[in-house]
Amino acid sequence: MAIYQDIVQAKKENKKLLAILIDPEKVTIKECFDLSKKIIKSPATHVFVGGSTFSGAHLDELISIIKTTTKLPILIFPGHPSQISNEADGILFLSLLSGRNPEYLIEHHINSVDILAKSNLEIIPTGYLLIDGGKETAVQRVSQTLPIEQDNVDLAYKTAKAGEFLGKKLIYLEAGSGANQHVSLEMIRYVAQNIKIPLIVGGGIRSMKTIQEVYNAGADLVVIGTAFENDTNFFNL
Ligand code: 1GP
Repeated sequence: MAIYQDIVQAKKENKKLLAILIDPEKVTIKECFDLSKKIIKSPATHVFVGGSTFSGAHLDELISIIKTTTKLPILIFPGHPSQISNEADGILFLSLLSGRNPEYLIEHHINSVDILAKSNLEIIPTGYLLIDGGKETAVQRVSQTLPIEQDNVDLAYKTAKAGEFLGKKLIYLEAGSGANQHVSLEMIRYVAQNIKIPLIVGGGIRSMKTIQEVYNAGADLVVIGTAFENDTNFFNL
């Protein structure tokens, strides 16, 4: 459990982590090479690869390009077994705890077993909570589930805590890629204060100032996708 242990250790030392998300659906192989070169110049500590709707066709190739360019741990977070790649270092094995769709709570997981049992991927059980980001996101559309309302802090907390009690190793508060509104600082603060496992926050975070606010509220790892896609100098500003 090297990747997970490092995340836990960073939390203990209050070292904040940053993942850059690459969505295989939006990035060609050629673009991926250029993007990887930019990632090594950024403060990223992890690379996440995932998207809600892609078919997984060029995923292995894309990840091997990232691997040749950067030494950062590469984690996939697939929404479907076809989006698993053995080229990655680990997998956030997500249960969409905010939703009530059995496919995303257990069925895709069962269908992933044959692939995962033969792989060397570090499997990190992760409770995934979709929070209302102000517009319908791909996760919502694909999973056919409703997000938790931003003002329902208590439900987000209880869902995250239930995930912890179920043995999840991480909690991921997700407003959805390109969200109008990131997860509220109040919700991050309340969830972070009341769980013991590391907290990931992503979706709609578009400035260095917001990253800092999200860290200050208690996130251990922040995920940045769209902002870096749109401007690879984002972290140099
Ligand atoms: C998606 O949280 C990530 O899982 C990234 O979202 O593209 O809005 O940064 P953005």
